[in-house]
Amino acid sequence: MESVQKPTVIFVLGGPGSGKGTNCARIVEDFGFVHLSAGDLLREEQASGSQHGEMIKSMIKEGKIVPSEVTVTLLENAMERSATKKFLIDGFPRNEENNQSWERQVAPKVNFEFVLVLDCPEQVLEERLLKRGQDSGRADDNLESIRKRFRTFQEQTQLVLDHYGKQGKVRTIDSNREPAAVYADIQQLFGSL
Ligand code: UP5
Ligand code: MG
Repeated sequence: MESVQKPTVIFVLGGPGSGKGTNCARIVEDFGFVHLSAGDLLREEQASGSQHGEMIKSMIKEGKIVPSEVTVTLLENAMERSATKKFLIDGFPRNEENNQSWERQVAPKVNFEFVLVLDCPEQVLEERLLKRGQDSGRADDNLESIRKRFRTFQEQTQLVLDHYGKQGKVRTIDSNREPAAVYADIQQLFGSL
């Protein structure tokens, strides 16, 4: 019987504005991964006039986490549609509920490598996001939403990082540096995959 390779998955996590999207774009170019940003998928779903649109819109503005039944479905559909089966999953899983759904529904079908964590102090993140907010058009790039996003990260996402940390599956990179220095470390990490 022909053996079929399971898709490869790497999670990319870190506080709001830590550089997940920026670095994923470069990993795509250099290492042939497909970038799936859960936040981008949710924003597209909201913009498409979906039945969940209003809920997604308010959760994003409030920095809250959309229920996994919506997010996991979007991720699974995107994974199925993709011809390339090496995925960077950016910004997910963000809480234990997300992670439990993932572990139940998707994890058995994939080959999970590790969680890339981009680590950066909140004060630096706040400056980056306020700057980006001048022209990003993102409804959550304002001080009030940014602070709510920080809080959700500390209270919920950190637990997911602890969970994977205990399994020796976290690779942390200091992202409070010049973009080139941050990416050089990431390149080294992916080069040894
Ligand atoms: N920048 C990047 N790297 C830099 C560096 N080294 N030095 C200086 N500047 C740097 O970068 C942010 C900004 O910083 C950019 O201007 C960049 O040029 C600069 P970016 O790469 O965009 O960072 P990223 O970590 O991707 O920031 P993002 O704002 O996208 O992170 P969030 O985690 O807040 O946003 P996301 O889109 O993942 O989620 C948004 C919301 O969607 C969540 O708050 C939540 O409400 C919802 N959501 C869910 O509910 N469930 C999910 O599974 C996912 C999202
Ligand atoms: Mg992003």
